[in-house]
Amino acid sequence: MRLWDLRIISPRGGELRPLGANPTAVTWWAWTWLPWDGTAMARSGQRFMPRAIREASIWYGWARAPFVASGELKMVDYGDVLFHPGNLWDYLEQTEKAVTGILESGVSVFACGGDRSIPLPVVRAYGKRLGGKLSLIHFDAHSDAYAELYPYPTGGTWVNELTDEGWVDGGRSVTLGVRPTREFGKADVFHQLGSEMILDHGPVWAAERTLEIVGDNRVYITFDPDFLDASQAPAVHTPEPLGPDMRFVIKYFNALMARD
Ligand SMILES: [Mn+2]
Repeated sequence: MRLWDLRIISPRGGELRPLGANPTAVTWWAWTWLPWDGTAMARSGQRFMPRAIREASIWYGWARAPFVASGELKMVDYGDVLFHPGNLWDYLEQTEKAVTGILESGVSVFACGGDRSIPLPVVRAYGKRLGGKLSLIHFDAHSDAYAELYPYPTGGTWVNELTDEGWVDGGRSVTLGVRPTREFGKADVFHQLGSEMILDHGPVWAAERTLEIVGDNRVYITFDPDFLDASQAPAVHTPEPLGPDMRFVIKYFNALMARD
């Protein structure tokens, strides 16, 4: 497949910008950016994350580190999704529409926020496209199932909305990294592998437990950087102590990928 056969049109009408491609990779990925921070309650600024990640990635590309995504995947930079700044409903609608268009092209979506609400429109599009329930692997210091706290969807409620709407199989989904002393709100919807538990048992154990929980379901992975210890990710909306580090994350994914 050639890049220009994908028929992806940027919402801004621009050209596809290839990030890079590994010829042995099977699936094309669209790196899709969501500059949205309208549901951040305390610290905003997540709308600037897309440009910050692009800038930071220059160093990894230059250094040829083993974490260069475009060296492992067939990818294009799809650009930022365009929506009305500050309009929650337009952001949800335009994002779902953009992701639906990408999926119809046979391309997978790698979505970067943005505040913690971003799984809501993205997984809605995936769920409708696949016509069934997805398992989620959810990295987070929080359950994001605090539906009773807000009268509208936020970064603290999306787990409930996706489950209630039927796009996610909560019984076969997992949240990793919750710090139990800070949890409150209604009962968790997903299986919980809390921070202390996974630190005690290690990343390989956590990966094996994850695979048992999700079974043969299709999986969507979502990563809140506050999963990481506050010393490693201090600039997130809600920094939390007593979390895992990046070494844990890498070892977890190596263990996960070692199993088909
Ligand atoms: Mn969180």
